[in-house]
Amino acid sequence: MGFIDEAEITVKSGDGGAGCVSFRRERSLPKGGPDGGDGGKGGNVVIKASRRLHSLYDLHSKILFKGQNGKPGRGNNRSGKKGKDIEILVPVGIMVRDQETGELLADLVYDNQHMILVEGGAGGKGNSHFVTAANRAPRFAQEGQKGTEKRLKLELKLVADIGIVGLPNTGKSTLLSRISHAHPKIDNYPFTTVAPNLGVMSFDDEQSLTVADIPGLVEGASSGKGLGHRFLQHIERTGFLLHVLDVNQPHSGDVVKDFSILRQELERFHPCLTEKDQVVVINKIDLKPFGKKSIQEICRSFHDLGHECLAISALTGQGVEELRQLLREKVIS
Ligand SMILES: Nc1nc2c(ncn2[C@@H]2O[C@H](COP(=O)(O)OP(=O)(O)OP(=O)(O)O)[C@@H](O)[C@H]2O)c(=O)[nH]1
Ligand SMILES: [Mg+2]
Repeated sequence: MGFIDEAEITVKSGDGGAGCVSFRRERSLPKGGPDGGDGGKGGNVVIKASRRLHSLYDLHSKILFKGQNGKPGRGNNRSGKKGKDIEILVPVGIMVRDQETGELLADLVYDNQHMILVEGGAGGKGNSHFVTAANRAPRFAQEGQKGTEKRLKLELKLVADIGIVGLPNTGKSTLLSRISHAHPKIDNYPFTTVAPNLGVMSFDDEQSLTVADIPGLVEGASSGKGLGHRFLQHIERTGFLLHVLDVNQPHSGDVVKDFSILRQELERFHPCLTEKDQVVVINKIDLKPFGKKSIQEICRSFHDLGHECLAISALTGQGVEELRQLLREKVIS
C-alpha cells in the first residue's frame, strides 16, 4: 500500500588485518625480542536514519556495502590501521531484517538513529603477544578475523509527521497538494482518495515534514461504512493531526457537528487518535459559509471548545502559508 518500499542489500564488514611477525634489530641488541604489531580491526557496516530521505530509491543502484579491511600490523610494535566504517543512509521508518531468518535486526524510527549491522573482524595479534618462558622468540602471529557477510531486507514504513483527516470531499487531497509536492487525485465526489497519499512539505531552510492524506471517513466507519477504518493505522504513528472541514457544504449541516462526528469515529478506532496534537482547519472559505454564522464565529466556537482553528481555502491558497508556518512551529521543535 503506497507507503511500502523495499530493497535487498548485502553487507560485509571488513576483515581484520593480520598480526605481524617481526624482531627488533638494533646494533646494540643483535638478538632483539619480538616486536610484531597487531592488525587493525575491520570496518563496520552501519545503518543510519535521516529525515532528509524519503525513499529507498537510492539503494536500488547499489546492492553491496562493504566495510574496509584493517591493515596488517608492522614491526616496531606498530599496529595496523583500522578499516573505515561504511554508513548506509536510509529514511526514518526503516525496518531491517535478516533475509534468511527473517529476524528483525533494526527498526529505525528517529532522525540520526544508527546501529552497527555487521561488526568488523578483530585484528590479529602480533608475535610480541606470544612470548612465553619456553619460547622467547615466537615466529608466529594471529591472522585477522574475517568480516561477516549478511543478506538483508529493508522495508520502509514511512512514519508521517502529520496526518490529514476529514469527512469525504472536504478538500484533504487539495490541501496536501498545496502544502507539499504531492499530486494526489482530486475530484468533486466522495471517496476520490482510495489509498493513502504521502507528501513532503519542505521549508526554505531545508527542514521538511511528511504529510499523509487518508481516504475520507464517514459516520459509521467503525461498522464498515465507506472505506471504514482500514487506513487509520497509517495515522496512528503520526504525531499531529489536521482535521479538515468543509464550511460551505457541511455533511450534517453544521461544521461543529461534522467535527464531533469525525472525532467520534477516530475515538472508536483508537482513543490515542483524539489525544494527539491537532488543529481544526476550516476549508473552502472562498465560498459562502453554510448557515448564519460567519467564519469568525465558527472559529470562535472551536476556540471555545479548546481547539486551535485556522480558516483557509486550499483552492485559492488563502491562509495556507499561515497553516504551513503553524505546522512548522508545532511539529519541528
Ligand atoms: N471552492 C473550493 N473548493 C475546494 C477547496 N478545496 C477543495 N475543493 C474542491 O472540493 C472537491 C473535493 O476535493 P478533494 O481534495 O478531492 O477532497 P478530499 O477530502 O480529498 O475527498 P476524498 O478523498 O473523496 O475524501 C474538489 O472538487 C476540490 O476542487 C476550496 O478551498 N475551495
Ligand atoms: Mg482525497
